[in-house]
Amino acid sequence: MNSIIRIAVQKSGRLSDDSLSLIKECGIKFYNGTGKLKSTSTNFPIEFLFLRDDDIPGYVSDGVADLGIVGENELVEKDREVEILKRLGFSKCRLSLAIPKGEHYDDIRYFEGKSLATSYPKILGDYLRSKNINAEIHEISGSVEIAPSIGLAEGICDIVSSGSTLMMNGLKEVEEIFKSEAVLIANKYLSEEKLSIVDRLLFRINAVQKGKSNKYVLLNAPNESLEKIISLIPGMRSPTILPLAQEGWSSVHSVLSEDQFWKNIEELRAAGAEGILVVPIEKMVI
Ligand code: PRT
Ligand code: ZN
Repeated sequence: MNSIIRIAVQKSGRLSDDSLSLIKECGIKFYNGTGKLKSTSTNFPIEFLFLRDDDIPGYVSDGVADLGIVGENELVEKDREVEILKRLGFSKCRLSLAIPKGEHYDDIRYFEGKSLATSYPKILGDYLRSKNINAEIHEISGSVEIAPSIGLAEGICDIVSSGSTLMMNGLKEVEEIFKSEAVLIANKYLSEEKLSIVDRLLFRINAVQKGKSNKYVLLNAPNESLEKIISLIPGMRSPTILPLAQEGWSSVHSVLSEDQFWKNIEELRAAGAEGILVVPIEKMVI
């Protein structure tokens, strides 16, 4: 049987570019013309549905799509039964409570008996309940940040990224209630055949993500420092050591984690390394 999986991605918005880039970095080719709602890859058994992000959790839990890429905020709010396969590390944001900036704020009890506007009534309701706060929730679908200035609510609960939208609307962030990033979700009841295609896709996503979080490092070092340098950059199995034309020196090639990068570079220099080159890695299969 020629099985194919179907993935739902956002048609146009803050998730679309990164979702499609990830797919392309996985070597999956497809045509994505304007206005197209469906497309099939020419070199991988996958079909794309381009949808509003609000609809993605429902399509995946109903099995109309097998996979989806969506913000965790939208996923938790929609409360549909799906499996999170992978956190994707893009579209990071937080859901926060904000109030007019002139207001005095001590703690969450501020919101007792107050009214709050939001597009996330479930996440907000769960949070307030967990804190034993009774507040009135006004669900609105957009432009939440103007609610206090037009007298619709006393505070808001909305997505914050840089914080500039809140500032421009005379609001201040007082509590962060949820952290979000894009996630790859799957229907819980996929067939064995579909699962094996999903595994192939995950293998590629892992290779792309690993590549992004690591750098290839080349450096020169005097032979007497090699032992110390190898202990600093052990690499995937062990570093490659090649002799330089100059007697007593070697070239060391290895892989370094992005998180450790600056600390390791400083330690390498202190250990005698010089001529350090750092090169991005496109994919990494371990
Ligand atoms: O049309 P469709 O329904 O598909 O898209 P949408 O308009 O509902 O969503 P979209 O494209 O705006 O966002 C999709 C997802 O991106 C969200 O569900 C979040 O998971 C994530 N994301 C990341 C954000 C932001 N950053 C973000 N900054 N979603 C919205 N914002 C908005 C926020 O609502 C507020 O108005 O940006 C403003 C705040 O930004 P700052 O930088 O001023 O703080
Ligand atoms: Zn939406």
